[in-house]
Amino acid sequence: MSSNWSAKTGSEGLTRPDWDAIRLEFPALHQSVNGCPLAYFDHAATSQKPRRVINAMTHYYQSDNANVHRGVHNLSQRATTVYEAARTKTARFLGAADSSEIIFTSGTTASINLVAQSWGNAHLKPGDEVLVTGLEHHANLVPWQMACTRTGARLKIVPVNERGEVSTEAVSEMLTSGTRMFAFCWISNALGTINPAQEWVEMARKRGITTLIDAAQVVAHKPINLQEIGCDFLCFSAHKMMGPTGTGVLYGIKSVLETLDPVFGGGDMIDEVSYERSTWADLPYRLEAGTPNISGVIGLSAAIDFLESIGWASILERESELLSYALEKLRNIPRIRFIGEPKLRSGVISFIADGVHPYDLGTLLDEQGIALRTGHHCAQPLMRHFGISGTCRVSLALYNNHEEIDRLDLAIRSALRLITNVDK
Ligand code: 7TS
Repeated sequence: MSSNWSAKTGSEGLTRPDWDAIRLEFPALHQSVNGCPLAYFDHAATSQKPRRVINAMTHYYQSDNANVHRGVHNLSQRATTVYEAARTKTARFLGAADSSEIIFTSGTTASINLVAQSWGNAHLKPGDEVLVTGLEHHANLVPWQMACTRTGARLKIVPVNERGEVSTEAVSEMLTSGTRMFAFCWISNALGTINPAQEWVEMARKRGITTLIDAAQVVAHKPINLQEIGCDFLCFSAHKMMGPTGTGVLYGIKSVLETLDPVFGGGDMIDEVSYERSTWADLPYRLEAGTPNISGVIGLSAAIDFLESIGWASILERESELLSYALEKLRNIPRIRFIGEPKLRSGVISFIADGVHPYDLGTLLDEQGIALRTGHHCAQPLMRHFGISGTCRVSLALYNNHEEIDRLDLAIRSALRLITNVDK
């Protein structure tokens, strides 16, 4: 899709999006917090939403609001058309072979739980192994712990090195003849580490092992081509890619999804129901019981349009440039220590300041209008691995700019000066 954004010409003669104009599309970014302009560095927790997404959802509620798949009336048909068009668009966005491979869920957590329960019940037995990495968000750890407890399978964790990376050699060693599932994050939310997803999937598939990729931190930052990656399952949330909360995707290869029994029963997921028993509808409906998050799916569709209107080449270039700039600035602040220095990283920087609790630093930065996340980032075992209780985390998106990073740099320096003076 060609760019809608008025282009600027770069020094090499390339056209570039007008990032200031793009930033203006995000109403929430243009406000004061504690008397200062907001600088939002918490994209990894949830992204801000462009007008296009907000308007698409408002339009649905104002004009097309009706339930899907069940009415002959005009509004219901309109709602169904946009809902199913969103499925087709999502399938194309990911390079899925068929739109029935796209299951709409409430988010990454729901998608992984669905697989861990349904696939886990069907395929795991005592003595089997499930492999995850030490980098996982709790959403890709706890459901597997639960599945293993239920089925008698064993959960194994590929260790993380001091740079915050998981080595491919370690993965290879731990993918044994007993491994049934290898579930891993493509990008770590806590450290920004980018894992070689395609290589790991290839290794696992050669050994007949099913793979699940947690792509929650990928969708707004990198293009995904499922035909190249070849994973069995892939999960993400709309709200981390400029879309709304409460909506997500479970992708699964059709033949694999067909082995899953529904976890939820109810409306929309059945073929025929008697008082005694029921039969299931075809994919994808059999895994989408009940009224779905229609407005959320419409918002997701608009978010895909938004990202594609800018284009991946521009997004990748922009985010990499912002990341280098932020790393350079933060690296030069005395007392700051990065947690995790992966060679391949996305726009996430986790750090601690010697002798300063992350919450204290986060609170002082908030007083200057700067929003970043503090704490364990739903990765407690990973924090324990580094011997800390949490970090401050800066996470970047295409809507951040250099001026905000300059303000972040100055704000951290002044907060640390303040804390040092209080400590004396
Ligand atoms: N997996 C990863 C890699 C994540 O970053 C998150 C959310 C999830 C799964 C769960 O996504 P959800 O939409 O179902 O909640 N990560 C974060 C974070 O880093 N800060 O807040 C939420």
